[in-house]
Amino acid sequence: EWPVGQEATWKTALKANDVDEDDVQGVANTIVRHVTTSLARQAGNMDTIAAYQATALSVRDQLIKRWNETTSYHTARAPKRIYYFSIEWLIGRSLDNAVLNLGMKNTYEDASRKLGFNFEDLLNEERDAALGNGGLGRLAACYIDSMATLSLPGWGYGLRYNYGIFKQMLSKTGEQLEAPDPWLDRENPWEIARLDVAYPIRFYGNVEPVANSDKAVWSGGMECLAVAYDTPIPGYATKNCANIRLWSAKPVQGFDLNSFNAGNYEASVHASSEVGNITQVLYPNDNMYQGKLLRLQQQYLWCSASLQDILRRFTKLELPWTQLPDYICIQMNDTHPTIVIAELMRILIDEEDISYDQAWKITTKVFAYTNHTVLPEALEKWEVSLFEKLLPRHLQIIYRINHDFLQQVAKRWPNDNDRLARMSIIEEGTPKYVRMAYLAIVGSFKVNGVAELHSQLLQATIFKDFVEFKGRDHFTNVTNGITPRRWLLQCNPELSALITHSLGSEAWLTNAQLLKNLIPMAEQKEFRKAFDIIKQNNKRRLAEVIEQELGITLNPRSVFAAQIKRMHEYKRQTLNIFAIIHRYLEIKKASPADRKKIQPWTFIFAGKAAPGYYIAKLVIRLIVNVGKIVNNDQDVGDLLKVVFIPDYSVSIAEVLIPAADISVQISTAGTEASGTSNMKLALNGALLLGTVDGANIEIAEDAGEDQCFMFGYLNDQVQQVRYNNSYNPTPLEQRSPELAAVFKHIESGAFGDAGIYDSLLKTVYEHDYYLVSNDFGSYLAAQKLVDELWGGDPEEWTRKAIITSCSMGDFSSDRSVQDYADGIWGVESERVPDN
Ligand code: GL7
Repeated sequence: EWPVGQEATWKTALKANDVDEDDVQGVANTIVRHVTTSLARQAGNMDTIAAYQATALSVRDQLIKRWNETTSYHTARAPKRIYYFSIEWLIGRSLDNAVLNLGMKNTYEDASRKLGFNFEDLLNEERDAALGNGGLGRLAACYIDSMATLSLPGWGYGLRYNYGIFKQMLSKTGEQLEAPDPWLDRENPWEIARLDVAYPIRFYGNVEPVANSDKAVWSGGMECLAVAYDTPIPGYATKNCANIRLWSAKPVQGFDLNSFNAGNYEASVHASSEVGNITQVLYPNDNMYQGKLLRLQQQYLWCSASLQDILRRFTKLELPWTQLPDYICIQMNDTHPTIVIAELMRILIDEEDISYDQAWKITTKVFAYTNHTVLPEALEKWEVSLFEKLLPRHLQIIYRINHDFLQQVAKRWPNDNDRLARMSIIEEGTPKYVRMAYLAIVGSFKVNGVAELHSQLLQATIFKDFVEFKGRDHFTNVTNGITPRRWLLQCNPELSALITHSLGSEAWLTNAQLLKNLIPMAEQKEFRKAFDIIKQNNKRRLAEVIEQELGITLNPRSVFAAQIKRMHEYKRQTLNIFAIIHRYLEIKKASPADRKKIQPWTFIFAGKAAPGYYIAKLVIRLIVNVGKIVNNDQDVGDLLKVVFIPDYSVSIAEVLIPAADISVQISTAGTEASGTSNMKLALNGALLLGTVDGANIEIAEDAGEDQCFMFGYLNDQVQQVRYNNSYNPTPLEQRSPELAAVFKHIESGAFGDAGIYDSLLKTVYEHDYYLVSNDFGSYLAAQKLVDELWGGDPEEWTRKAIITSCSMGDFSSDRSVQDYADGIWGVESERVPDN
C-alpha cells in the first residue's frame, strides 16, 4: 500500500489535509493557505478576486480528493464504463454548484464571512466556462452532473477551447457585435493540467497498403499532441466525482525539424503555432453545419486522443479485444464525434493486427448515437476531397464500411438503385460528400432522438430507410432532462427551501419524482401564498439587475414572459416580437378607460445569433428598437416593456429562469427537437405558452394541458400549410390582417429607417417557411387566455404554477441518464463507499 517511506508518516500527512464538512475554521485555514501560497499574496492583500480564487482552490482540493477516491475505486472494480463524447460543454460557473453538491455551502459561507467576505460576491467573480452554443452543450453539462450523482463510472470527453462562445454586445442601433471570450486569461481554478497525459495525432500524410492483409501504414503529414486537462465534477450526496477530460492541441517536440520543414527554423516555428490554432476557438453555430477544415481537425484530434486514452485504460486489464464492448460504451452527442468509429477501426486493424471483419464486429458494439435535430442545414456532410486530404486512411475505411453496408442493402432489396443512392454513406454528385449521420447509424448499436415527437420524426422521415434496414429496435427515444441541482437548488434557493420544508426532506434532489407529492399543496392558500412570495422576490431580484445593467424599470406586477434561447428563424422570436408590436398598437388605440383593462406584460428576450446569420441578427435589431420605442412611450407606461438582455449565458439564465411567469416556446411544430429551457422554466413555476413541438408536448402531458397555453398548427399539418404558402400563396393581408398591420407599422419607419427590416419581412411575405403568418392569430388568442387568467384569477395562476413545477420530475436529467444507463449503455452504479 505505501510504496515508499513510513506508513505512519503518510497517514498523518493525509489526515492533516482533511477538512470536515462543517469545520468552518478548517475551511478558512485552507482558503488563507491558498492566498498565501498558491496565489503568492500577503494575507492582508486579499481582494474579492483573490478571495474567490483561493476559495475555488480550496473547493478544488475537496474535489480532487473525491476524484482520486473514485478513480481508485473504479480502477480496482473494473466495471463497464460509459464515455460521453461532446464537442461542447456549456458548464457555466462552478463554485456555487460545487459547494452545494459537496453539501458544504453553509460552511463556505461562514468561512468567507469570518474572513471578511460575502460569499455571494465571491460567486460573482467567477467567469462562465462557456464552451458551448446552446441546448446541446448545456445538455452535456447536465448529464455529467447526473452521471456523477448516480455514481456511474463515466467520463466526459471534449475540447479545451481557448475562446468560448463569443461575447455579445449591442451597438447603439441595436446590432449584435461579437467580441472574443478569452476565458482562460484568468487562471482557471477548476482544471488540472495533465501535461503527462498527451497523445500523438496525425493529419494529412500518405497511406501504403500492406500486402495480403486489411492493414495499411499511414505516415508523414503533420503530427501534433493532444494534452489532457481535467475538470472534476462532483455528484450530489455521493462521494463520487466524475471528470470532463478536455484536450488542448500542442506542437510535438522537435516538431517538423526533419520531415516537414528541414532546415527552415522560422517556418517550423510558424507551423507549430498553426497546431495551436486547432483548439483556439469554439465554432459559434447552433443547428447549422459549416464544412470547415479546422472543424474537422478539431473533431479528429478530440476523438483520436479520447479513444487512445480509453484504449490505454482498457489494455491495462489485459483482456482480448473481443471483450472491449463489455468494458466500454461511447455515447456520441450528435454526429460531431462520428469519425471515432473509423478511428477505432483503424487502430484495431492497422495497429492491433485484427482482421477487418473482426474489428467491425467489435466496433459496432461500442458506439451509440444521439441525434439532436432534423433540420437539414444542421446535418454534417464532409466534402470527400477535404476529408481525403486530412484523413486519407479514414476515408478508405469509410469506403469499405459503405461498400459492405450497401452490399447488404442490395441483397435485401435487389435492383433498388434509388434506395442504394439514398442510403449510401457517400453522397454521389459533384462534389461528393460523406454523410456523417449515416455513418453514425451504421456504426452504432443504438440511435436515439431527444423527445418523443423528435424520435418519431427521425424514424418516419430522415432515417426511415435505416429503420427498415436495421429494424425498429435499433432506434429509441430518450427524452432530455435538466439537473435539478443547478436548475432549482442553486438558481432558486427560496423555492428549494420551501420544497424541502414541505416534503420534510432533501430527497427530491436525487429523486425528483417526489416533487409530485406536493401537487395537493396547490389547493392550500398558505402554500400558494408562500410560493407566490418567492416568485415575487425572484422577479424583484431580476428587475434590480435589469434596472442596474440596462436602465429599464420593470413593473414586477406584470407578466414576465421569457424567450431565452439562441436566435433562430425556426424558434420564431419573430412571432413573439410581431405579437408585441400588435399589443403596442392595441394599447395606443385604446382609450384611457380601456387601457385600465389591459394586463401588463414584460417580454424578456436573451440569446445570441450566429455571427454569419444575417436574418437572426436583424431580429435582434428589431427587438432592441421596438424596446426603445415602447419602453419610453408615455401612453404605454407600465403596460408593456420589452427587454433584450445582451450576452445570454448560463449564469444569466440562473437569474432569469426563477423570475419568469410565462415560458415562451413557440418553434414551428416539428422543428425543435426537444428544447430544455422549457423544462427549466416549468420547474421554476413558469406556465408554458407554446406550440405542440419537442418536449413541450411531454411537459404539457405531465403538467396537464389545463396548466398550459398551447397553440399553432400541428406537425402533421405543417407540410401542407408550407406547401400552400409557397405554391398557392395568398396575400399576407388575407392570411393575417393583424400581422399585415404590424408589418405596415414596421415599414413606416417606426423602429428605425424604413427598409432596414425588408429582408426579414420578406421571409414572411414570401414562402413563410416557418409559418409565422399562419400561427400569428392563434398565438394572439393564446396570449389573450393568459391575459384573462392573469387579470381574472391570480390564485388560480399560482395554483397552475405549483402544479406545473411539481409535475416536472420526469425532466430531471437523472431520469434521462438512468434511461441511457439501463436501455443503452449497460452500465451500473459504482458508488464509492462512504468510509
Ligand atoms: C439541439 C436542439 O435544437 C434542441 O431542441 C435540443 O434540446 C438540444 C439538446 O438535445 O439539441 N440540437 C442542436 O443541434 N442544438 C441543440 O440545441 C444546437
